[in-house]
Amino acid sequence: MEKTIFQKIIDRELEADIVFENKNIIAFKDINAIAPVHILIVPKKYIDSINSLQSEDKEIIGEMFIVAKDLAKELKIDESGYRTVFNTNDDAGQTVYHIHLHLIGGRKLDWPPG
Ligand code: DGP
Repeated sequence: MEKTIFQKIIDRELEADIVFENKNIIAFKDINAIAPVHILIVPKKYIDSINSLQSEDKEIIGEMFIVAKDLAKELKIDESGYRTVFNTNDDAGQTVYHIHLHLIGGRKLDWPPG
């Protein structure tokens, strides 16, 4: 199977502006940032979309949110506010089929999304 862009970033075959990494997770700046803070939090385990989640993935999903809130604090958007989003499949605009949590903030965000 062809590696996803995110797998190539995990394997250091593609450059990215990495802001956090541990044995389970990598987080880097989104190349098409839509806000002053736009980070992608990616599990090193390959899961193509939220539709493929198994009960054994409970911990990794929880850890992704812990990383998100820690980065929000570090980047000083915890008080002003931020959004955490998983896009799933076409209608939601998923373009990379390796799950990732968007952490978006640093400006007022519209709701509902378009
Ligand atoms: P989604 O639409 O939810 O699948 O989000 C995929 C995001 O990935 C999108 O906001 C742009 C970002 N992205 C795509 N290719 C690259 C890349 O090569 N490097 C980085 N840093 N981000 C990328």
